[in-house]
Parts: sequence; structure tokens; C-alpha cells
Amino acid sequence: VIVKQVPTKPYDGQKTGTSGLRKKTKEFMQENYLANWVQSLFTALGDEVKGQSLGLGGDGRYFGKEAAQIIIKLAAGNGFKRVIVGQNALMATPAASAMIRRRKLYGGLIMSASHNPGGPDADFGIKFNYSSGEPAPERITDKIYGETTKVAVLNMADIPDVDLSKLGSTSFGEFEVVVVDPVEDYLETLRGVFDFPLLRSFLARPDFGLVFDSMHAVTGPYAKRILVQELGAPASCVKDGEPQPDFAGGHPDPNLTYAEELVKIMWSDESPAFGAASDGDGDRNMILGRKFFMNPSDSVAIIAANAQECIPYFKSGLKGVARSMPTSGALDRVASALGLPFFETPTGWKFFGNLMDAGKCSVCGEESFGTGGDHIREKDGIFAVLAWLSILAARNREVPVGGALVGVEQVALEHWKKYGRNFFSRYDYEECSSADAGRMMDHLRGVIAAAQPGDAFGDFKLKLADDFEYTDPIDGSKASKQGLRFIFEDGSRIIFRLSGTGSSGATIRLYIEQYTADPALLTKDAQEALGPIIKVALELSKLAEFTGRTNPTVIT
Ligand code: VG1
Ligand code: CO
Repeated sequence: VIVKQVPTKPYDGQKTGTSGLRKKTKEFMQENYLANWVQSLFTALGDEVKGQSLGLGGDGRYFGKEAAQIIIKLAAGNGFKRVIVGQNALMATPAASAMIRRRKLYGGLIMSASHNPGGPDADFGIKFNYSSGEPAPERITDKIYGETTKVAVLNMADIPDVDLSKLGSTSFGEFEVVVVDPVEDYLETLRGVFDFPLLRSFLARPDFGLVFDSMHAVTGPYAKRILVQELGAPASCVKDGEPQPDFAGGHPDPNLTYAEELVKIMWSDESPAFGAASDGDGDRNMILGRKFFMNPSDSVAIIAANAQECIPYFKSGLKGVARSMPTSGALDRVASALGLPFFETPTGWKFFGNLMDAGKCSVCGEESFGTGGDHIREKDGIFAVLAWLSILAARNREVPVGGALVGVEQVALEHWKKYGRNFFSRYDYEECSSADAGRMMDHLRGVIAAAQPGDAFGDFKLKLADDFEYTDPIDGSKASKQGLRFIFEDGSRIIFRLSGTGSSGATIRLYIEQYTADPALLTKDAQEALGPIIKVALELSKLAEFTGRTNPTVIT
């Protein structure tokens, strides 16, 4: 192929956040904006990419198809020999991770801004995943950023656009583009994790029903293929299963605020036993029972506690478990009961990859609706759903049809009876001014600097206050300033972070946790149980004073 050297000029601020580069779609559509970042990535990777195969796909959002054509030309122009791309440029994040691993690709590019809204006036994003399917670690993302500040030439292959709607291969000299079914590799990976025949017979029970909300995003084709075709659920169980470039104007974030239609179904009197939703790119999950919200921090703990017994892939036991720092300590209790190695990492999936590659972690999760296993290197929404269905199938093995079906709520209650309950809540204050949020964080750093162990905050006595720092146990790399923590003597915690996935302004995240082993309190409403400590958090941060916000945008 002929490679054109297209001159370009750097753009400011092409720095990756918690998960890739996310900006307003219009910013991404500026001349060479996307191309600059992708060229910087390829330059950062250097000669390594020559002759390699690259995976490509995205969550179907606006500008994805055009972006795919640009990336294909740059891949060819920078020496890749092949791009394997999902049909219509679609591929869920966990599926991309699975494809990289199954096909032993050099890496992959995922065009997604995940749970952020899509469309010309919303967000676009891109991220790079490396050879074991994991989000690029900071040593690579820092290098990419360095290159974006000086990029001057784009190596663009002079080839026509490729028809991405047709499966199959197209060659341009030595270079090849292969369009694949975006579900295939992922389905095969999941088949190796779960007992599909068992799930199929469980879903055939007339007294068990489910609804899966794809929120007009990428998981529609996955849910139809896996839940309906493979596992026999009725087609009507997939809600909003046609991916749309603007997610039908919605916010594809599976939480109680943005998945309100699903919430309405699950809180109605005709609700099915099980409800789930996933986000724009299919890596997040929300699990609901009948009128019951399964907190993600509890979900990963319950999956870990039941994995060996209920999921064939884990039948020889877990190698270890991990959670992000703000995620509640429910998983810690399971780890200690099962005698498992346990790790606490900063927010963002990229920190789990090393642990998994080193064989130290089988199941991990984040409070932000992220749950996963070491079958791939991304969080995995459909994995979480199948894990829960596997637990329910096991629990109901002896329950006759029409008998008292064990649901999500009962599984949670049994878990809390055994381990106690870590009440947990997250308050998000979206679209604050960056300056206000920064001043609040500075104020909190001051509080931390002055704080002494034993200090009283309301009824809580301080044990430790710091800015979380992580040293990767595998490669020794350090990540600092990962969240301001106040840990109290009874184990309760208050944590503040600024989001690293937004495209404008600042989102403040406040995480609150408090443990109880008192059987009388287990079923208490989380907001009620956490009322006093939330009050302490708002007072000590002066959040309302700094930001003018009296209420959060989203409560989890
Ligand atoms: C958020 C979540 C974090 C998650 C990240 C990417 O990051 O808090 O737990 O890993 O999104 O998820 P932040 O920096 O905004 O808090 V996704 O599904 O948007 O790729
Ligand atoms: Co996502």
C-alpha cells in the first residue's frame, strides 16, 4: 500500500483519563483530532506494531463508523498487516478483550465513551487494550500523551473506505481488513466459563422470568444471541436491544437514575424475578431482583463467595480477589473467610490486569457497576448476569416449579446473615465547575493534613486519613492521588474523588460505607442506615458551600 505523509499539528489536552480519551464528539470530529491520538499511540508503540494484527470495534455511537475508517488507514500506514473489526464497527468492550485473547492479537482499539451519552452534541471516546486484552497501563498512556504534544505527521495508507457491513476479508496488497461477527469470540469465551445447558434449563422454568435492558446500546445483539438464541429466553426479555448512535437520546448508564424504565418494571407488581441492564459499551451491569437493588459492591462479594460452587470456570477455586479502593469491604470479608489473597487497587480496570496476568486474581469488581473475572481483562456486564443466573440456578435446583423461588434478594440476605452487611452508597455531583471542585478537594487535603488519629467527626473516631496511593505488587509501579480517604475506628469510610471519565466540568464522587453485623439492621434501607455518616461527609467537605450543590445528580 502507498502511505501518504499527512502533515498535522498537535491538539492540547489529549490525555487519557480513568479509561481512555473521552471528549465531546465535536472535538473528536475536528480535523485530524482522532488521527493525531491514534498516530501518537502507534508512534509510542514503535516498531513493535510492524506486521501485527489489530482488533477494532466500538459501542455503535455517533462518529464510530467514520472513526473506524480513519483508524484502518492509520493502522495500514503504520505497518500493521491486519485489522480485525466487528461488523458495522460494533464490538462491546468485554468482547474486544475476549477477541484479543482468543485470536492472540497484538492489541485492540475500542471506540467508546462507555456510559457517557452519545450523538453529535454528546461524547465520543477511544481506548487501547494490549495483548492480554487489558486496558493500556499508565506507562503506555503517559507515552501516548507525550507523543500527542508533538505529533507532526500522520502515516495514512492511501486505500479506499472498507465496507464494514459485510463479513469477510478485503486485501490491499499486504494489508488486510477482516470484518467479523462481534459476538462470536465472546460467546465462545463465555461458553468456556458457564454451564450453558444448566442455564438453559433454568431459564426454561415457567416460574422464572427476566428482563435485560440494553439501553439502546451495544449489548442488544449480545443479549439476543446469548440470552435468547443460546439460552432460550423469550425474545421479549431484551429491552431496547437495537443499538442507536445516540442511544435514543438516553444516558446508557445502568444505575437507578438512568435505567429508570427498567427500575419501573422491577418495582411493578408484575415484575419478573430478575432484571439487569448494561452500559453503552457493555462492560457495566446492574442487577435487580423484584423490588430489590443489588449493590455492585455486594454483587462482586456474592459472586466470589459462590463462584467455586456455581460457575464451572472457577471450580478449582479462586486464585484471589480484588476490588477498587472506593468499593465496599464486603469482598474483603469473603476473601478472609475463604482464605484468599486480596488486593485493593485504585479506581479503573487497568489496575486489575497485572494481578490477573500473574495468576493472583480470579474475580474482581468496582462499586461503579463493574464486575469481572480473569476469563478476560475487562469488566463484563453479561458475565455478571450469567454469574447471577448461575447462582440462582444452583439455589433453585431443589425448588419445585411453582414453589418458593429463591430470588436475588434472598441470596443477598443469606449472604449478609453470614458475613454482615457493608452499607454502601455513592453520591455523584455531575457537571460541577472544575474550579469549585478543585477548591473543595484542596480544602479536604487541608483537613487531612491537620487530622489526628482519634479525632471525632460526629460520632465517628478517625483512624486514618490520606490520599490513596497504590504500588502494583507485580511491577512495582506507583499510582498516587487516587482518592481522599477518611477511615474511622469502626471501619466506616468516607471517600472523595474527582471523576476521570467526564468530557467537561468536574464530577465529584462521594463514597460512604458503614458495616453492621447486627441481624436486626441487615435489611435497613441503605440511605437511612448511612444518614449520620453522610451528614458528617457533607459537613467536613463543605461540599454545598464550595459547589452550591445541595443534592447529588445520582445516588447509588
Ligand atoms: C468511572 C468509575 C470507575 C470505572 C470507570 C470506567 O470512573 O468510577 O470505577 O472503572 O468509570 O468505566 P471515574 O473516574 O469517572 O470515577 V466505563 O464503563 O465508563 O469504561
Ligand atoms: Co463501560
